[in-house]
Amino acid sequence: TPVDYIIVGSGPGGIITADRISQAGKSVLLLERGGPSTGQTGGTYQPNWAKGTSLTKFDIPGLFESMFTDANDFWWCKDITVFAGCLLGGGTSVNGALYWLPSDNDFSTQVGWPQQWTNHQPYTAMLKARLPPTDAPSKDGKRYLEQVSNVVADLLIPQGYRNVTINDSPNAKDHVYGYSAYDFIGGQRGGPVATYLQTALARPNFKLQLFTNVLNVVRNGSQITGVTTNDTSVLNGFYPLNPNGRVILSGGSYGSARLLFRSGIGPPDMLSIVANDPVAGPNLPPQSQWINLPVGFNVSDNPSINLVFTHPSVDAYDNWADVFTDPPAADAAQYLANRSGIMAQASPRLNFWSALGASDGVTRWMQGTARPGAASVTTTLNYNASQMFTITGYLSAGIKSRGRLGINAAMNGMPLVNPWLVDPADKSTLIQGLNNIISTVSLVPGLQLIMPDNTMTMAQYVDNYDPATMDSNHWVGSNIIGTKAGEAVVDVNTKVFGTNNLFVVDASIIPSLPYGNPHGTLMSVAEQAAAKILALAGGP
Ligand code: 6FA
Ligand code: ABL
Repeated sequence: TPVDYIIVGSGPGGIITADRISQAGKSVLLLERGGPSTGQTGGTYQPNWAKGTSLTKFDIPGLFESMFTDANDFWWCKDITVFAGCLLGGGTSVNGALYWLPSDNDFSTQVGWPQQWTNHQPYTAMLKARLPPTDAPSKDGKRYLEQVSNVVADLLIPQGYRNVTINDSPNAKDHVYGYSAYDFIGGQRGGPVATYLQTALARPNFKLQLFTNVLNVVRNGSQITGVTTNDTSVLNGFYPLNPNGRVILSGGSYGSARLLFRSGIGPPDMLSIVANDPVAGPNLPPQSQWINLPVGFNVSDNPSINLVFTHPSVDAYDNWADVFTDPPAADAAQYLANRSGIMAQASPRLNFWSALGASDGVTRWMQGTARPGAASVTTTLNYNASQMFTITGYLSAGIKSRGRLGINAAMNGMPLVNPWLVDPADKSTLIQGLNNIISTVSLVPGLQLIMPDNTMTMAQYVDNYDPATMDSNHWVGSNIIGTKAGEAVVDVNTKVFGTNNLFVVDASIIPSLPYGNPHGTLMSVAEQAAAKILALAGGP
């Protein structure tokens, strides 16, 4: 049966939009290519130590680092060459869940938002009311494995940093540090799946359908009539819209770009790849109806560099190696008993920001995330692995570098031009920021920097850094919002230029990286986008 709105993809963008639009009484079909995630949604992938409960890997925050080390990693999209979650909740079911309320600057015209978007506060307030952040996720209110917080605070205080509750003052992003904040709820993964999705599911006019991969939108010129899916139980896999209905793409920065290509929207080189594909080609509209928009350009992601240290006070928690298979028995028991302890939090323990002057006169910001353990260590120094911890330095707001994403001949999503440190002032500023971080190591007794080791300068370390590990998984900009068709992909109402009824609401429309890990900003974007779409005339 036809619906008012088809929303493609159940990441944070799709879920929040679906909830708000169904709340307004419209019929909404949310299509997700992947399967369930948390126990509440019917997920069943759980560690043996949680057998007999409904807790899955996706519920238990302390299992976060095991997302990257599990041989059975079915949650990653296998047709995208960078990390992307292909399951209910998208990235928010597998990510570190660091959650920052956006600052005013994150929505300023200076960073590329149209004037109509700068008043984000009402939407951010709606988000905060539905999904409040917490920097004490353990249900007993205590903090665990906090040695890293203390050591890194000792490192930063001599540099003039002050301690704040980060989400109490989102605009303060210079020389501040605070406890890591999350969208965990009651010691479990919360996010949009546990909140917005649940209110949507309670409405008769909302339907969620899993394991349904949308291949393309079906359009006649500028009018979209529905979507083609892999669902063989309906004719041609076709899901129709009501006469004034709308499609909203929320497939993520790679997923939505590919959907546009497969629908005849994007640069000609990408559309030619689709045209040559034996399966996707025949679904393309005729070339006379192709819409040339800069889909995949203007992409950015934070370049991130790991610094690894040791300190005698630090417990590296066995580098999280056995949390899924065989965690410390007392920690598992504590978590199962009352959702408390080390298992109630993902790996980060402290976050910090500072503003950095740059050679081109444009300020950039640096974010740091500190956690016990390390993803990898290369060093000539002897070190005690049970005492190691990582500070990841991310170049954040103010980045000038841009790259491009697209598809290859197999139609896998991938970066075509890497977005990291293309701009020379981005690079020199990042190096400066990293050097600042380590400038006070000698003031903290027992603290040792083991990577980079003493055989190289920070500049050499950054120069030789493997670009694949500079990826922060914070892709934005591939369907950039703006006021002009040639320069942007979606207009101020998030409607794809050249179409009557096709929209994009996900990380891809964000013009520039926010100060922090982006999903908090994105969820405010989704609140605002849903309001603008509902207010736009001509809809169902
Ligand atoms: N962001 C934060 O703010 N804090 C973090 O700690 C954080 N950590 C990570 C992280 O550890 C990893 C490994 C990754 C990959 C990302 C992290 N991020 C973090 C970034 C954050 O998760 C993303 O910015 C955010 O999830 C983006 O939300 P979107 O709504 O834009 O897109 P998603 O990729 O989340 O969801 C897209 C959904 O659409 C998926 O469920 C996918 O299966 C579905 N989909 C895609 N194409 C489809 C199609 N053709 N048909 C049907 N469904 C489709
Ligand atoms: C994020 O926002 C990043 O996207 C993730 O990369 C990051 O997690 C989380 N937040 C938490 O800070 C890191 C893990 O801690 C590493 O162990 C892992 O190697 C890396 O992601 C992979 O990108």
